[in-house]
Amino acid sequence: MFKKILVANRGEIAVRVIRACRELGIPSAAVYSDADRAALHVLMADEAYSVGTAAAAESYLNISKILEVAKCCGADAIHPGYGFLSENAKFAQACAGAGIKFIGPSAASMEMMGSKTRARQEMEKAGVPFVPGTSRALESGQQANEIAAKIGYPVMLKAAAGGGGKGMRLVHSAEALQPSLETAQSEAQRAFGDGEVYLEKAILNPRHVEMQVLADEHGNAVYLGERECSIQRRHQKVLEEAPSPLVDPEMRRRMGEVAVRVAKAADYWNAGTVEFLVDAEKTFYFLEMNTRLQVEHPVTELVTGFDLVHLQISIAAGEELPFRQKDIVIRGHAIECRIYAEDADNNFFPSPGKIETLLTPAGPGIRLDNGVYAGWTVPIDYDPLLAKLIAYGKDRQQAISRLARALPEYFVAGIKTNLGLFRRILAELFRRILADQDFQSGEIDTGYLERLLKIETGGEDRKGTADVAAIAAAVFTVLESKMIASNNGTGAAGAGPATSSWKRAARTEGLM
Ligand code: MV4
Repeated sequence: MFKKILVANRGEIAVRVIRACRELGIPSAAVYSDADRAALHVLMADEAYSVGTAAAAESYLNISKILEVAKCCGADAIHPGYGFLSENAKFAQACAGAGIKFIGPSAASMEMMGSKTRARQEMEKAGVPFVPGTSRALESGQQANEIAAKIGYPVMLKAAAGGGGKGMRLVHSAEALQPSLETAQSEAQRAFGDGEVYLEKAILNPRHVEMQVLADEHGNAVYLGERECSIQRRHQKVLEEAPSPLVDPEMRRRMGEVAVRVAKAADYWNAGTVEFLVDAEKTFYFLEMNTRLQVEHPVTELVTGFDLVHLQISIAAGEELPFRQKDIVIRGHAIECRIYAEDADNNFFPSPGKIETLLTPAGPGIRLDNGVYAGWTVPIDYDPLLAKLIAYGKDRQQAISRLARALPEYFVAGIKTNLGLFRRILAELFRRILADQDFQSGEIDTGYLERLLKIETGGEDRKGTADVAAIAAAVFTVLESKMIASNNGTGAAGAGPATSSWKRAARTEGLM
């Protein structure tokens, strides 16, 4: 096992990794920027080292400085967390060169998945279903025209170096293709230093479902079930859950087997996430693979009982996976809320500043992955994620009840957070469940929130109340489909007189 692990990150994820090190009896070393001298991860680690100024490029992204600290303090492994250097193949390579184990996949796997066109080529070879389109750089407007005509509009222009929604452009017609292509190419060049752009058929209002995989360095790979991540805003996830209420065991098995095939095709090891787009017919398509531990990993931990960070560390230490696919059972339900320091009344701008008071929720089924404390000043320089509140229950209803119970226990003063938004969502959700004549049938998908925001605010995406209604409606719609499912055959589940119209609606929407 490792002698010491350097945690090359900050905030709640650094705290999460430090906790795992402590549980495993491995000393941990933190790094910090000038803005983070007094940060929680610095207080919690066994040792902490300054790596530069507040600007991430000078500190948390400073490869040579971080490696120098690792060597000086005697760390033989580095956990990169998420963001920062976590998906940087050059960093993984530099770690290997310095004789320090990178806790993650190989640089080669990261490189393969870093280029979306390269990943599509490899997945095509491996027989993985992916969104129809090209797997090579578009060379001319003429060529783009021919391909788009063949796959049919609307199409999506994507940057090969993009991902997570960056450098994406929806094109509805042949007339719009030429100008969009030019903009997309120059935007990609500016944002990623790589102007390569390719085409995909646009899946309208897709769901975003991702599959957790784990693989060891001896060729064993398993899937740990999916996470539903459709509740998001401007490509920022707001709420995630496991399992997805829309994935049944058979679909989970098929999706999981595809995810394992993706991992094997990439010669992948350690923890990874295979992202899928799911269309209205529940057909799923490979989208991209995230070669890191994800923000939302706790919901998978809660429903599988596995500690993903422990497993990452033991895999990196060369151990074999301690279980097989048949040993993995999904039990219960978990929902995560991301708590951001942001101002809902001011276009969701980050709201840094001093935390004057912090009261945090606890109690049955509540997990809080927190990265801050009262008296500390949240810096402006980084992602404003403060903490993740995760509720677990025997089923989705219990998880929601616990979340609704825990949210009012949470109190943060001094800075603005999105807690009020979550509280109002849950209140609205319960109001709707109790007054079921208000129920509207429909489906959640990744466009749901934006559409509702537009309707309810007349295009003005500003009022917090619209977000509340929209997210509540989206969460509720999934719950509703669950009720239909549990009603099927039993005739119970307290769905009341509206049941038959739900069933009708669900059938027309292809849910049943
Ligand atoms: C798409 C798509 C529709 N068709 N690709 C956005 C995040 C990035 N990972 C991929 N994304 C999308 N790719 C095709 N061919 C719609 C989205 C998309 C989306 C996907 C997942 C979660 C939220 C989303 C919100 C808007 C668009």
